[in-house]
Amino acid sequence: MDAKTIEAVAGRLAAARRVAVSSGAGMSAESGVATFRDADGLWSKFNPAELATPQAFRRDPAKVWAWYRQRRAKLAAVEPHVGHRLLAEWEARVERLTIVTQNVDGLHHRAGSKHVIELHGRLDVVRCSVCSFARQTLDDLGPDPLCECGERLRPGVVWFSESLPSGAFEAAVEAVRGADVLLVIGTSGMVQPAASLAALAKQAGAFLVEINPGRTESGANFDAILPAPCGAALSALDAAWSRVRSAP
Ligand code: BV8
Ligand code: ZN
Repeated sequence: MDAKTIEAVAGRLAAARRVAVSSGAGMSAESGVATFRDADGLWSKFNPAELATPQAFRRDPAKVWAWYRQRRAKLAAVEPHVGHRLLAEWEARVERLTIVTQNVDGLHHRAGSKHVIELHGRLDVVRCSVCSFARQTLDDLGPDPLCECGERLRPGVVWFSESLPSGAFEAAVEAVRGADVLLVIGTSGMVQPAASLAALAKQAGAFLVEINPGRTESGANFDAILPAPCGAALSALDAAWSRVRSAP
């Protein structure tokens, strides 16, 4: 990682009143949660059209549940890593640090972050496909669980062609457009409307930073790129930011 870029980004963070973070699956890769599009990612083994859509669930609920039960079981064994923890610590350093995440693993919350907007729901929530029943649990509910109302339970995530939780995207747009700095961490920038947040932030004058060891599609013109795993990048930023804060 280029030391000059680290210093420049740390300087921007030190001067910022409001910071926003837009995180994707790469944010949780170092916690052992599989990403979607990396070579060994989830989509390399499964076709999203067959598993992460309402049509797929209607067609074969047991097949969709088998995939989610496997992912839910794995989630019980993972922990937030240093990158999640640093983002939680940084909330106390600025007026407001808001995380907008596409991730459904809940790791930002578990690391202690208070201001988290979850655009795509939560893997540890199940809800009824008809009534308003919802429950946070990672219990194994069996191959095709039913609600007390008799209808099917489904994972509490947002599938392709489903709308985001009401108000979530509006809150995310407000957070990134009001930010002095937006850190875009671990997302391939393929899924809308989440992928549009970087350009919206840039338009509103944010200093745009990408933290990602791979190439991405986001197309937003970043002011700084840290081509590294987020644990190392955030740790380097934290050290540089602390130096700026303690400088006379
Ligand atoms: C919507 C939850 C309005 C489920 C997910 C036709 C009809 C209808 C809609 C559409 C359509 N065409 C397009 C759309 C819109 C569609 C879309 O964007 N499709 C794409 C595929 C083209 N979007 C939607 O449908 C959304 N809803 O638009 O509603 C609407 C309604 C009706 C009709 C029209 C519009 C809903 C999208 C939500 C889908 N749900 N997940 C589940 O998890 O099972 S998507 C899933 O993939 C994730 O949530 C995440 O959002 C998404 C993208 O993944 P990333 O997070 O970016 O991860 P990825 O693996 O791709 O990349 C990882 C990155 O990390 C890589 O760049 C890698 O280099 C990097 N990395 C790796 N290691 C590290 C690292 N970075 C840092 N550190 C490391 N160590
Ligand atoms: Zn119900």
